[in-house]
Amino acid sequence: MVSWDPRIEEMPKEDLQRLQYRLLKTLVYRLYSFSEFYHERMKAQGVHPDDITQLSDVRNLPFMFKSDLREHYPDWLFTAPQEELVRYHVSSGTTGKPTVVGYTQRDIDNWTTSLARGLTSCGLGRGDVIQVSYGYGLFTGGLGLHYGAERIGATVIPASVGNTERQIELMQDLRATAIACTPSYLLHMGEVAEKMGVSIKKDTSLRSAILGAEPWSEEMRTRIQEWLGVRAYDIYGTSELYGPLFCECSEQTGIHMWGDLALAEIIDPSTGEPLEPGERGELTVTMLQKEALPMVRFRIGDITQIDDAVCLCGRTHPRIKRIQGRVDDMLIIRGINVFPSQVEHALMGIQEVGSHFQIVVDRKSELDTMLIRVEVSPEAFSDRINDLMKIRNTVAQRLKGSLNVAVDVELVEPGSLPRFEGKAKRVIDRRKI
Ligand code: DLL
Repeated sequence: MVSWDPRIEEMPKEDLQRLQYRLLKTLVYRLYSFSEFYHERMKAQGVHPDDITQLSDVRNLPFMFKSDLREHYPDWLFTAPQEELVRYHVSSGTTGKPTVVGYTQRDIDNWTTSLARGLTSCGLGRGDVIQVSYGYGLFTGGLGLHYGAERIGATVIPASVGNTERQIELMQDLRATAIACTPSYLLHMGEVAEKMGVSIKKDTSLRSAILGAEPWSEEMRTRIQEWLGVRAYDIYGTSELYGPLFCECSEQTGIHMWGDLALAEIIDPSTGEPLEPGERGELTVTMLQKEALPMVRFRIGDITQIDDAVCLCGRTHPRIKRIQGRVDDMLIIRGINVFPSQVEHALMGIQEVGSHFQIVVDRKSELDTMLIRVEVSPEAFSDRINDLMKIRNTVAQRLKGSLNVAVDVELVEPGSLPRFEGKAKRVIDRRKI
């Protein structure tokens, strides 16, 4: 195993926890003394920095929500003056105001270091050519991966999103060995390449894909790996925590969350109470070294679980499991909770089904309905009506079995559902229109 910084990544767990406690204590004193927002919040909660005497006392600190950032738009929560900032990123904010994130030089350095560790842990380094096909600009994906990839000495192709045929040409001509983009964009690229007569597996040097920014399933990983001949790694982050930040290692058994940068907790989303180790719930993160925009007990809204065992790769930092979805993405269908990721999980296990689907939720005569439109795989697509009926029944049964709720299924032609260059939008909830 090659580590970017073995001293930190493989440090004994007890040392890591001691380091986290020291960083937490310093952070809390700093915020209590210099940030009006945190000072007021902590006072309202009845907690003083002196009360933090062990790591688990983080639980006594107040939560922070995305709405706090929106309500303090654009920069009222910043704890560094504008002259100290070297960059802003802005999230699009589909509902309400956007959120603005600011970075000091040290913030950018820590962000870059985090990605350098992650990219090294999945086997990338000097000699690799990394095509960064996340959006560059106000979105954190492009520039975040760009700096991380440069830091490890790789050669970067700053392709950004779109112009997909050109991306395939560049991938071939510049012999890209790795690509970073959303899983849905990679699927789209694979199809565009085939239309151009290019097999990514056979005709390019691509061997790794760093995929994230949206939920995807283990079954999707298998499909992508087999179809495109790459090893696919999950990368996670949110703009509030810097951007893309934590990545799987070559073991592909969860995302290493660097404990010197972030303190992760899993809580019950409805009560806010901490859950038992290993239980699944809402990820809540305290960033231990952020300067410009500190985040304390930030309720991200993503559902996952923590695995605190030392990884087979030797790294000691906690891992989070694949994100199941967001608390607010959960669909309630006739009283049953359904995550879009469960639909993907069930569909991708069926060979005759393609990789693209859409979920349409509606309400008819006071009853919720859920229609899954799914592309048949090009191989299975034939005009023999009986076969299609058989596939439809299999899909409906499989979905009912895993979701515990009956759904309507519509099989559609390969290539007929929308494709995405950034984050996929697979759910249409007509109840909200
Ligand atoms: O999506 C940052 C990012 C860029 C991550 C590139 C990875 C790669 P936001 O736009 O703020 O930031 O969206 C963050 O996206 O709370 C999750 O709900 C979702 N998300 C991000 N990565 C994953 C992942 C970027 N690997 C929100 N699996 C998060 C599932 C993910 N969901």
